[in-house]
Amino acid sequence: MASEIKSQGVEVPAEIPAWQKTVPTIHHLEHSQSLRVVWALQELHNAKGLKFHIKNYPRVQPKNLDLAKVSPMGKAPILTVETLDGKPLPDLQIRDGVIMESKLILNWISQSYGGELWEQEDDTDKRRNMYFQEFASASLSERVLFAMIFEIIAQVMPFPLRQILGLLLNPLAKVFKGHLPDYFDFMEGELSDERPWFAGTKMGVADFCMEYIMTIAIDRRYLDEETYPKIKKWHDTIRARPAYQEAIKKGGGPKHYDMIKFGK
Ligand SMILES: N[C@@H](CCC(=O)N[C@@H](CS)C(=O)NCC(=O)O)C(=O)O
Repeated sequence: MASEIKSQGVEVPAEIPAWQKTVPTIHHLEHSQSLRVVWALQELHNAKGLKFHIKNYPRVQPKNLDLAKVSPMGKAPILTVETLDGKPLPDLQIRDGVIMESKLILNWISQSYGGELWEQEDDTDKRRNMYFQEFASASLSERVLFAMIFEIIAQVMPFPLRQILGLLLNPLAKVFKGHLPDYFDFMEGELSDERPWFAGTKMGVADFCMEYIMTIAIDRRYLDEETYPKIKKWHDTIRARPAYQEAIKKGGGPKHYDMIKFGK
């Protein structure tokens, strides 16, 4: 047990589990992909007692300068990590104590704190977990985000710009949305009673990676729920998890995780 440590000026409770050698802080931006990192940390808190901090940041234009002070890119999520004596953990990526990029953060969290919790049971699942992490972050994200960006530009504009931009941009959004059934067919085919998670037989990093982009796709109705019941069930299962609900609450509540209008 560590007696007392300091992180972001906040006293950390003394009950840090004996196995925990560092204390992470998630720098979470509202309406953003950092929610999945809060969720992962909360799962570890619920399962293993992991102690972590969360620091919430509002979305501001052109960028949140406080977030930019924490890491060079100023993009969320950012995970900062301190040793038990309050020093930044060295030898991570570019700066001591700072980890950037969602997929790398989630893998670091899994390796540092997960133990066997999210470890795949066989090589098939190990390969699958790696594949779907990349699929979520690259191929699928690209399609969903292009569709969403073309759609949202018009949606957040005042009248009459909304109508004019909608006429120009909605056809482009439709092109990207038109590609999505190929992606969803593939994903639906890979989920089964035996492997209900994108990571395989049990939940893993691939599922955390997939959550953000599929929450956008589902909340914005890009996914036809009747055609893709297994994907829908996967997402409903996540939303029902106590750790997920707690993560949303810690991020400020559902109004701060709005994947339709991003709080606009
Ligand atoms: N590739 C990065 C992307 C991070 C990113 O672009 N985050 C967005 C939120 S979803 C952000 O911080 N946007 C705020 C801004 O651009 O000022 C990752 O995977 O973490």
